[in-house]
Amino acid sequence: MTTDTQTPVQTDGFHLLIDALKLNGLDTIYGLPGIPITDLTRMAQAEGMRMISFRHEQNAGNAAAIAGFLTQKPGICLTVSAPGFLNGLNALTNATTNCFPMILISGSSEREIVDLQQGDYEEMDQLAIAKPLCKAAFRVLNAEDIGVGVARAIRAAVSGRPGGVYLDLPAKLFAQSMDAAAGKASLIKVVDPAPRQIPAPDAVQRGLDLLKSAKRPLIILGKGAAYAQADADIRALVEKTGIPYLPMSMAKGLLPDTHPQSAAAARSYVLPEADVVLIIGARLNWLLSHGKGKTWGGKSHKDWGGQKFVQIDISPQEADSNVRIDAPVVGDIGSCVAAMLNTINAAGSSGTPWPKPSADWLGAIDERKSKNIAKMGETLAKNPTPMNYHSALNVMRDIIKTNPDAMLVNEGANALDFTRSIVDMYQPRKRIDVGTWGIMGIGMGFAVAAAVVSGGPVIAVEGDSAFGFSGMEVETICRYNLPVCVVVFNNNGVYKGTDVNPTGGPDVAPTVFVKGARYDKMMEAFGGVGVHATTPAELRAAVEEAVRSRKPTLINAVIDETAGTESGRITSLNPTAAKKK
Ligand code: ADP
Ligand code: TZD
Repeated sequence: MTTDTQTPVQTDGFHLLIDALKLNGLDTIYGLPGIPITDLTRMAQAEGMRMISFRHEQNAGNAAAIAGFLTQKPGICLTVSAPGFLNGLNALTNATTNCFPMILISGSSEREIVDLQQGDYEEMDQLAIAKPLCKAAFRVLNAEDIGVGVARAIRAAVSGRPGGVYLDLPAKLFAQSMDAAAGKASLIKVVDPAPRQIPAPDAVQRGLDLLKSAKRPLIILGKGAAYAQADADIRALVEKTGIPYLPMSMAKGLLPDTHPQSAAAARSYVLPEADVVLIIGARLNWLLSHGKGKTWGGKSHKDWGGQKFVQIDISPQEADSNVRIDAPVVGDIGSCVAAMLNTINAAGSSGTPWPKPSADWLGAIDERKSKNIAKMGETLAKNPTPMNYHSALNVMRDIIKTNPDAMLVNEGANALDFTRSIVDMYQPRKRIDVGTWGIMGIGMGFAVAAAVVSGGPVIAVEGDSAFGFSGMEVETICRYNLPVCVVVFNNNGVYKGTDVNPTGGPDVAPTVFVKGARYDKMMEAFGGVGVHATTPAELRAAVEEAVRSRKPTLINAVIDETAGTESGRITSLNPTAAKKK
C-alpha cells in the first residue's frame, strides 16, 4: 500500500495477490524468484508470509503439492515464466494425478507479444499448455480480478477430487495500481472451500448390505482416506466391523501397521481370496492390478477374480473405471464413513449387531501373516557385509518405531519397495512417497515441505538415483536449517550397480554411477552434517543423532551393489519381461 499526499491510498497487483492469499490462510509460498516475480517474493516475505526459495521449480512444486496433501489447503508454488513454469508443471501434473491440492502461480510475458508470437522474453502461451495437465487453469488480467482469480483457484484445488490448479499472472498485472479500499473490497475470503458431500442413504445401505453378505470381506485404505483426515471414524469402522484391511502405501499408519486387523503381511493371500472388498479412497489402477488378473485370483492377467466391490470416493466418475463396482458410495470420506458407522450403530442398538467375519477367514489370514512375519524377521536379523536393503532397513524400522511422529519420505525402486514393506508406520500421513506415477524426484521437495508443515523431524530414505533428481535442495535444507535427515541407499546405480557395457567400450552401463560416491560430502558443502555409514550400527548412530540434534544431515549408507532387482517389485512392467510372459 502506498501513501501519497496528492492521490488517494493505492494498492497494486503484488499486494492484492499477497492479501488474497493471506486472507484465505495461505501463509507459505514455495518458489524460485526471477522476472517478473522477484519483487513479489520480497514483498510476500515483508508482509509476513513464509517464502521458501528453492534451487529448481520442480522441487518447489513438489513441496507445495505435499503441503496440500498434509494440510487440505492448496500448497502454493510460485515460478517465473516459460522455463520456470515448465519446471513447475511436472509437479502440478503429478499433484493432479495424485489428487493433491496445489496452485501453481507463474508470472508470464505480455499477452500482446505472446499472442502475436513476436519473441518476448521467456515467451510462451502458458495457460494453453497448463490446461490439459491440471484440474483447472485461470488467467487474471486486471488487478480488480485478483480476488476472484485466487478464490476460483482455491475452490478448484480443494473441492471435490482435489488437484492442481494453474494461475497465470502476466507481468503487467503486478504493477497495476488501484484504489486500496476498492482493492480490499474486491478480495474474497472463500466460504466452505471443500463442501462436505453427503452420500445418499440408499447408497450407504447398499454398500453395507453387500459388505454384510461377505464371507471373506476386506477393506482397502488409500491415500484419499489419509487425505480426508477422518482418522478416528475410519479406525472405528475397521474395528467395529472386524474386517481385515490393507493400507496402500501412503495410507500406512492410518491405523498403526502393527494393528491386529492389518492384512498387509498376507496381501498376496487376501486379494485373490476376498469376496467383497470395501475400497476407501483408493483407485483400482495399476497399483491394485486394475482390480483383476492373477493378483485377484483371475485365471489370466485380464480375468476378473470374482470379487464384488463397494467403493467410497468423492468422484462420481471413479466407479467402473476398471471393473464393475457393485456399490458405489459417492461422497467425501468423512461423511461416508460416518454414515456407515451411524447405520451400523443404529442397527446394533436395535438388536442386529454387525456380523464379525468368520474365524476361518481371520484364522487363515493370521496364519499367513505369522509365517511371513517370521520369515521377514529372519531376513532382517542377518548382518551381511556390505549392508543390504534388509539390514539397513531393520535400523530404519526401529528408528520410526521409537520416533513415530517423524515424517518419512521415500523414493527409489528397491529403496522404495523394501522400505514400504519393512518400515511400519504408526500415525496417519507420516509416510509420503512416489505415489500414483512412481515418479522420481519428489524427495527433497517433499522433505522440505514436511519439515515446514510439521515442524518435526523428517527422514528421507532415498535410492541413490532417486536422490539425484532433487539432490541440490540439500542447500535449501541447510539454508532454512530444517530437521531433515537424508539417508541415501548407495548401491552405485539405478536398481543396482553391477551392469557392464557389453561392448567393452569406455562408457559404463546406462544404469551405473560413479562407484563409491560420497553423497555425504554434498551436505557438508553447505554446512550440514555428512556421515559415511558402512554398517547398521553406524547407520543407527547417525540417524539417531540427526533426529536428536535436528541438524540437516545426509548419511551415505553403503548398500551391496548386487542387492537390488530390476525396477524393484515391478520388474514385470518392463517390455522385455512382459514379452516373456
Ligand atoms: P492410492 O494411490 O493410495 O491407492 P489413489 O490416489 O489412487 O490412492 O486414490 C485416491 C482416491 O481418493 C481418488 O479416487 C480420490 O478421488 C479420492 N479422494 C480424495 N480425497 C477424498 C475425499 N476427501 N473424500 C472421498 N474421496 C477422496
Ligand atoms: N524418471 C522419473 C521422473 N521417474 C521414474 N520413475 C524413472 C525415471 C525411472 N525410475 C524408476 O522407476 S526407479 C528409478 C528410476 C530412474 C531409480 C531406481 O534407482 P535408485 O533405487 O537408486 O533410486 P534402488 O534402490 O537402487 O532401486
